[in-house]
Parts: sequence; structure tokens; C-alpha cells
Amino acid sequence: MKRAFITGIEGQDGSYLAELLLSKNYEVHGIYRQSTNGGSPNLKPLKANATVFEKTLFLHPADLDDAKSIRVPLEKSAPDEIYHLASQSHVGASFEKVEETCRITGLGALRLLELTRKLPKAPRFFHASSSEIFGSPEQSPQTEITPVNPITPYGSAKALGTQMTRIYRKNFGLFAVNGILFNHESPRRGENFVTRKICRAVAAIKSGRQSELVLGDTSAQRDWGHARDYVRGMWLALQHDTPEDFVFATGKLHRVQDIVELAFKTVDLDWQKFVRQEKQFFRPADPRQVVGNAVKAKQLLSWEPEISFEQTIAEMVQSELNALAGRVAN
Ligand code: F7E
Repeated sequence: MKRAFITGIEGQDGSYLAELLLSKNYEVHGIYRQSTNGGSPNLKPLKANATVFEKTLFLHPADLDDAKSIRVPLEKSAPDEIYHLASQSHVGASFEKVEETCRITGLGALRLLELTRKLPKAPRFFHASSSEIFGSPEQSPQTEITPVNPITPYGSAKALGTQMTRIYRKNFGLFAVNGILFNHESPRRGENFVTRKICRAVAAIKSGRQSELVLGDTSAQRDWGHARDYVRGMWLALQHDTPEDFVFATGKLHRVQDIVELAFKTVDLDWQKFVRQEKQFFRPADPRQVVGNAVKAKQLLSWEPEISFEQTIAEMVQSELNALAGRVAN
């Protein structure tokens, strides 16, 4: 039985990845921040499953800011594979919390690489990198060799983790890989990311609990995929014969406005009656033309995104409607 160690197991990606690995008969160890007490709704189904929880799934409190707190569960679990997903991942918030973002997202990755290198038998290491490392790139679409040129504090912090992963691979012989992940969404997305914010608002407006939706720049464009497809890519990247960086992306650009129109259409409402833009949600800098070319992942890993943008938004709106109706969804 293979053992995996996941940082950020409570998040969208961490919880889907845990489910995937458990379905492949892994023993999964995950760390969660003490402040959350392991109470993330994303882990509820797994924690409620008596054949899994504390049998093949183990949760440990630890803090990325504190190497000691990670070392103990890491050494005890002696994993074959590490998936480093935890970070301060909100780009907008990174402008307010610059130092914290660099500490958690940038130095956090370095701390874990260093701990990994010192284990008696170094496991394979996956770093969740981000399209934010490219900033507003001159070449489109982006690949694994597109120059790194971040324009946000979050992008800068991820660039540090990405480069350190490459340095530990080249200089210390670690099987360390970057998955350069473009935006990926699901009903488990945090509430302050734009897809979830829109889908939640649409369901609340439909049920009469909310009267408007206030957004930032609705002309902003992103390459949006589904988180379930991307965690499959993470696993595939660590099963490959050699350690390589991989872009995971759909190659398709959509506007925030497209999500608005799609989501309101799902519930038969006219978006124009409810949506307005406000300065407070605009960012000081926002990447443009960020769209990925995942041809390397397609060729070497046979990875393809399977869930479309339209399906993702429909699933997210439905999940919010279910939640309001008191039904458990995601
Ligand atoms: O923004 C615009 C906003 O916060 C998407 C993270 O997973 O993907 C994610 O970062 C776009 C931006 O995601 C609102 O300005 C307009 O252009 O959903 P988001 P993100 O910043 O792209 C990358 C790849 C990561 O690695 C990150 O960790 O939507 N936008 N109005 C808005 N965004 C938000 N959040 N709220 C608004 O009201």
C-alpha cells in the first residue's frame, strides 16, 4: 500500500485528491491548520466514513510556518509521495497580506522541500504551482518554458516555490515536480473566488435571500477548468518515470462576464437586474491573456480535462441551490 502526505487536505484540491488516492488504495495523511480544528466541510464525507477515517485516512494538525510541527507527522507517516497544496491562495488578498503570503506560500514550499530532502528515503514531491507565476505574459498560450514574470505578491511567492522545486530537483536529486495549475473550480471552491461567489449569489438571489451581486472587473479573463481533472493530473505527474514540470490547463479563455451570464441563465434570471461592479473588488494588478497549453501533459501523461466550463458552472450553481434547500451536495 502506497502512502501519501497532503498539505492543504481541507481545501478544494486536497479533499478531491484525498478521495482519488483513497480510491487507489493509498494510505493518506493530511495536515490541517490548528485554527480550523480539521472541521472543513470538504472532508465531512470522508470523516463520516468509518471504513476510511483513521483506518486509511489520518489527519494531523500542523502549520506551514512551523517546520517542527510538520516534521513529526511527516517522519511518522514516511510517505512515498508528498503533495504540497497548502498556501495563502487568494491573489486579491495577497496585496493586503504581502509578507504573510510570501511566508506561507513561498517559504512554506521551501520548508517542505528541505524537510523532504532530509527524510531517510526521500518521497516524490509535487508542488502546486500556479499560472500566476507568468504575470501578464508576452507569449500566449503559456507552456512549462514560458518565462516567469509575476505581477502579484501571490504570483511572486509561487514563483519562489516553483524555482526552489526546480533547484531541489537539479541539485539534490529529489523527484520534485511542479504542476503549473491554471484556475480550477468546483462546488468546493472557497467562497471568495469569483466562480463560487457568483454561483452562491445566483442561488441566493433566486431564493430571495440576496438582492444584488457586486463584482470587480467582469472583463477579466481566465482559463478555467474543474478541480477534479486537475488533481488527477497531480497524481499522474508523480507516476511518470522522470520528474518533469507540467502545465495543467484547458487552453480556453472565458470572461468573468461569461460566468455571470451562464449562472443567471441556469436559474432563468436576467443578470442585468442584479449585477454591478465596484472599485473595491478591482485589483491593483490583474494578469491578462493567461491561458495554458497542456500539450506536454497530454503527450506524456495522457491527461485531458474532461469536465467543460459549462458543466462546471452548472454543477456549482446546482450545488448552491441544493445547499439552500438543505440537501448535502458536493
Ligand atoms: O479571480 C476577477 C479577478 O479570485 C479570477 C487562485 O486559485 O487561480 C486563482 O486566482 C478573476 C480575476 O482567481 C471579482 O480580478 C472580478 O481576474 O477567482 P479569482 P485568481 O485570482 O485567478 C490562480 C491560478 C491561483 O493560483 C490562485 O490561487 O476574476 N474578479 N470580480 C473577481 N475575483 C474575485 N475573487 N472577486 C470578485 O468580486
